[in-house]
Amino acid sequence: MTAKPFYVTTAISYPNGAPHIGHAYEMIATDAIARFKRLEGRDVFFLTGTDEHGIKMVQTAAAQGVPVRELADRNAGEFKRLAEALEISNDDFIRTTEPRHYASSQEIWRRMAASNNGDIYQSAYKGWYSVRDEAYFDESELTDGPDGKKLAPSGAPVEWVEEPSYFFRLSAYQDRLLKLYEDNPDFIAPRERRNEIIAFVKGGLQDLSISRTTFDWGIPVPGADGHVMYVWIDALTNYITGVGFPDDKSEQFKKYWPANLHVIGKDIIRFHTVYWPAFLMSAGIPVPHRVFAHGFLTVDGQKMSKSLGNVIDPFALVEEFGADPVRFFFLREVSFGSDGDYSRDKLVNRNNADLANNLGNLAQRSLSMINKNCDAQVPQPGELTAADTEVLKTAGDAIAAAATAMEAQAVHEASAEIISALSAANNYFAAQEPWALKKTDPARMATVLYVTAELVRRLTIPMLAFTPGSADKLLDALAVPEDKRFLAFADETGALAPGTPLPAPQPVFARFERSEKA
Ligand code: ME8
Repeated sequence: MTAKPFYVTTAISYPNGAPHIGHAYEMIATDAIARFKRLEGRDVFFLTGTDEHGIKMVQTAAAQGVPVRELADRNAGEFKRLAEALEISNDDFIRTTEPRHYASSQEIWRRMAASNNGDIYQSAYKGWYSVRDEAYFDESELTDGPDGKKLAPSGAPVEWVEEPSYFFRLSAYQDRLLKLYEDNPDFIAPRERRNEIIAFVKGGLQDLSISRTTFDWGIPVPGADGHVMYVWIDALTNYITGVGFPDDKSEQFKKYWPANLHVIGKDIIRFHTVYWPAFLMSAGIPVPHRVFAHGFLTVDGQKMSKSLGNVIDPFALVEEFGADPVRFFFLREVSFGSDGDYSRDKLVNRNNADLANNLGNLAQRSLSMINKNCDAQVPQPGELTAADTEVLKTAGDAIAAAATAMEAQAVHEASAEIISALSAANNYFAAQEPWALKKTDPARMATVLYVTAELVRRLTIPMLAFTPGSADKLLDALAVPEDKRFLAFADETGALAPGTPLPAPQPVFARFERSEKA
């Protein structure tokens, strides 16, 4: 039987600066989703990348006095490096300046231009544009800034633009979009976001300016000298380029498109749930199954900003704590879909409580006892007591609940389920007192140690999605073969074969000190 495909993407980031923890967060959460699907045996394709065109890139490069391509190359390299540092399991990394993406964007443009007697027409744009958001705004959406200058809803300044432009007939898609949301209640998640978008589309849609003529850093519009595509046209198209478009007859495209899930931040939901499906419908390409918008991260309760000097460098975090504690903090601490806050102390607390004390201690204590008292082999269990079967059932139930939570991208709930089962496992270990049984009832000690090793094995398998490097080390310590590191084997009785030699256990999770209070 061939595994069912699962195609998942992150947004592609603007490489106008180095990555920050918001970017890291999106990669980590999407990676946990991708890895969990692989643990379920799905054939996963996971795409991330960089969005390199647009006026923001041009202006940043000019301000730094470097060619824009150099800025793009430098920072795209940083985003790739971040994916590696965080142990992100992406199958490809797309840069929108690659030739494959030019071909793809020009082909979707041609198809949109050819559909419905022309969804693309030439006119002139006159209106407001926010470079920071790379978005057009209607006068009615703007507010007045302190200096009388107009501001976009994000707080970014806007500028007045007048230029010849091609337009996309978005206004013609209102009914089709509303039908899409109606027929596919899971298309937009979380629910509140869906309601916002439905209200927005019901309010009426204006045609969208989709080419620019005042700069040339973009993909040329086919057959229209002097026009480059509006950056969001080419940005969204990355999702189909990544699986082989324009070759839509290719095995890769047929297998993975439409995408199962686009993971994005809440600020760009309109682009993904209104523009993107409309472009695809116009080009006659199926629309993705689901768009999930996560929240925004703040630092110590404050918005991250260069002027506040509280921008957290994700590389520095990985350097100090390692990839897994950083990953785990975000996955467990932030309710996926809501805003979240980073603080060093919260990260340290999470790491110490859940990874070092809960999982780490249980593994280290039980494996050390096995090493010393059971000839460094998986012990031979006797008959299981009610306490043994109950705690094993708790672990099985937690894994099932985690899988259900992951289905809805409730990553924080899934990780919490596993940690709570690990607490139950720790309570079991403490209550059974295998160290006392050593003298009084060694056979029972062997059973308790076997059950505990089983609990560590079972609960570490789902942890492969959250803390992959450490979970692999724990499974190595239990001599679990690579091809048995899937959820299907988590509940299998007898997966740990008594008599299997085990290596001397090494602690996998470190404890960290909280910062000094002033
Ligand atoms: O929006 N917390 O790129 P980008 C959480 N190129 N997530 C955050 C965040 C924060 N503080 N700041 C940004 C773009 N993000 C476009 C996307 S997709 C076809 C094109 C998220 O570099 C943001 O919501 O500004 C987005 O999902 C991603 O990081 C890239 O943001």
